[in-house]
Amino acid sequence: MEQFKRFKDEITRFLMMYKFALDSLETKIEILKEEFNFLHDYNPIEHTKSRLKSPESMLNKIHRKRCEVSFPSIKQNIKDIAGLRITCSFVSDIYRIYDMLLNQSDLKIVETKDYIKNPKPNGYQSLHLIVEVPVYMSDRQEQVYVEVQIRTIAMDFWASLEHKIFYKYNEAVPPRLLQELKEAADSAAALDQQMERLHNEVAEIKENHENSEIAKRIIINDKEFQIPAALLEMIDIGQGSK
Ligand code: 0O2
Repeated sequence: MEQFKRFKDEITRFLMMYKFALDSLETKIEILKEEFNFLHDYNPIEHTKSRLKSPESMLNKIHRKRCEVSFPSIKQNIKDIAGLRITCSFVSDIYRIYDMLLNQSDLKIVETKDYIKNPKPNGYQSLHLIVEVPVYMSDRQEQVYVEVQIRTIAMDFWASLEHKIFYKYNEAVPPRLLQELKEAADSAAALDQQMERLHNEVAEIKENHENSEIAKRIIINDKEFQIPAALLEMIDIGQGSK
């Protein structure tokens, strides 16, 4: 009984380490999101979702990979025990988040799989990273792997439904259905492109408007003055720049 309790504690501590890694990464993402929001005036992240792999599915994977069944071996060989999915608004936001993560000096990106530039044959798209996160505990520091999947809402929509339709479907999928699935992924990608283009066009219009508003202000002696509309109308700016 004592031995079982010790083992249970060990599994719990092992999984807690991954929970702390996720907590720390989620806090980082939250800070980056707020800063981005402040600088660019919109939120690039729709939502984040984290999950811990169950001990059972960890064990299945370690058997599948024919690795030794021990905590150090599981830690070294299974890099998706902790998973964080970040759903972004636009494709360009995915790479912005990626760059922000690259710039964090305490994080190390040890693996990158770009299924956006190189989609899977079924059409699956996402940016996958394996990130090494430092976790500080009372008696030690550990480097812990977290799998980060970054995708748009459209990519997430497709992947969630594809997972629902084909999860545990062990038969060969008929080619006609594979073709339809790929077409659905292409439609999702086209939607992403269209929304990104709209977003860029509106951002440009907004910027021009803001610039023209700023142009109507002058700063003298650290004091800001709005140029009266009546004066602007005299030189035809008031109407023309609206
Ligand atoms: P879950 O429940 O989401 O965790 P590896 O992880 O190294 O054994 P692989 O294939 O090299 O396997 O990893 P990869 O390509 O980085 O993909 C792993 C995860 O990406 C999967 O986790 C899925 O979450 C997601 N994924 C990859 N391909 C597809 C796909 O075709 N459709 C969908 N819906 N999701 C996909 P798990 O462990 O399979 O499941």
